[in-house]
Amino acid sequence: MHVIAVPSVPKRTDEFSSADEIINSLLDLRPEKWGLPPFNDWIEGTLPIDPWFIGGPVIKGFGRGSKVLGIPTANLAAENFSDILSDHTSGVYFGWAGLSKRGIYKMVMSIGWNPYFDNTEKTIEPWLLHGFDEDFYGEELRLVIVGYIRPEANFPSLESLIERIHEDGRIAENALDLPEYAKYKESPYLRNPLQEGAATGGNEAEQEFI
Ligand code: ADP
Ligand code: RBF
Ligand code: MG
Repeated sequence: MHVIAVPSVPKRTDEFSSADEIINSLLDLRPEKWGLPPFNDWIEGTLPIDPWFIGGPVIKGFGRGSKVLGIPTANLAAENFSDILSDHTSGVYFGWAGLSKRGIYKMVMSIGWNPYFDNTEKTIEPWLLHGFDEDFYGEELRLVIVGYIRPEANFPSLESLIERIHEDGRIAENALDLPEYAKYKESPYLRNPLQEGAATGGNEAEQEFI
């Protein structure tokens, strides 16, 4: 028998050293690694998920995305979504992003503790796959998250982290053209800002769309 551990507390993997493999969540289980038939729901490097809806004003992060990585991320306030986030594992996800004054864009994001930087707080870091001429701090950003790519990871160098994030971007860019993901671009939630500063998320928007 092989043992795969899924620790429920982050950053405590050292307590599971006798397992054959430690994974972050069941999303990362790969039966084929253990001589079993693979799951067949992955498409083009992505796993479709029940979509979730979060939004709010773009806040200031650590100022690191653009400066250190050359990859700006329009952060949302994680504390506003603690319920939603506790239902979803940290990792790299993708979907559609609506900016009330600008439009709807493809988006890839990380949620978690950014192991390379060893953050103590969980952050939501959406990278919009579009070139903007200016910042949009404070603007209402709406996200529909439709698929999963991989767990957050540590990297031996900044270059390898940057290269991996660009690959995530390419995977999201291509996957979002598949009908299964493309249909969510029409979600009213992306176009329908509530009053300023209101944190939103979850079921109402979902029902509105489905
Ligand atoms: P911070 O740490 O404050 O989030 P970043 O270096 O990550 O700073 O830059 C993020 C800001 O850059 C966003 O809040 C947004 O205003 C702006 N921005 C410009 N282009 C993009 C983009 N393509 N995706 C996300 N944010 C962008
Ligand atoms: N940080 C990590 O430490 N590990 C990761 O695996 C990781 N993956 C990311 C994937 C995407 C698509 C994006 C946009 C960011 C990712 N980052 C990751 C987060 C990055 O560290 C973060 O955006 C910067 O620290 C900015 O605060
Ligand atoms: Mg950022």
